[in-house]
Amino acid sequence: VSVSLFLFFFFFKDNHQVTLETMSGDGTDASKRRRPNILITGTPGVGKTATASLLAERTGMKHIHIGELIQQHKCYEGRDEDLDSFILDEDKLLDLMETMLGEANLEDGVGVVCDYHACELFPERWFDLILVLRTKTDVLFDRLSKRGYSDKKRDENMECEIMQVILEEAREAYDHEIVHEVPSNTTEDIDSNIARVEAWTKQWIADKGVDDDEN
Ligand code: DAT
Repeated sequence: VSVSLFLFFFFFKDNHQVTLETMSGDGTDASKRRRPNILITGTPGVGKTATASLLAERTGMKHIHIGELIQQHKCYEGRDEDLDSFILDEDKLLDLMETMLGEANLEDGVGVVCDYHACELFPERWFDLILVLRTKTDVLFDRLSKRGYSDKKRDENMECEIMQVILEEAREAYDHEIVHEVPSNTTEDIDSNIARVEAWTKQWIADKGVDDDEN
């Protein structure tokens, strides 16, 4: 691994480091959830938003597109020109999300599906399943080119996908049992990933012994 790649990793990961205090009695207490929360993560372009929005449409889960939430609420502290991306205000984002998750889980009785290109910044207790989408290099190249990314940004993201940075991040941050790596190359993959999540959700509800009437 070249030095420049190492530096890229370091920056990428360091950018998302956060120390979280353990909060108790809040609306994100996992034992109080009657429906599971899911995080869909992966490199930009792998299909997180496409999958999460369809999953929400089919199941009635609440979808939080975290990238949009960051823009809407200005959860950033400036811009990193080198990386061509915003510097995240993690505290502001996490506070906001905690309120939204609490409301969805406890007041509306629904599970939440979040999508974001990083995962280690979120408290473990928020999510019951982490879905890491994976896309083949040539397919991702086309998607990122279509998105109008600069060559540099596209290549960095491709490298990130090839080196499975987000998958490793997920495995480090969460219990291995809840981290699932799934392909996202075709629309059939999206359908089968959603079917898999639906089956998993049914099992989660059955295991928890909470009633199944609402979903
Ligand atoms: P992400 O949210 O991971 O950045 P996206 O959901 O915005 O990605 O998808 C990027 C583009 O690729 C979008 O035009 C939809 C398409 N796409 C994503 N996943 C796909 C898949 N599994 N099959 C076909 N097209 C897909």
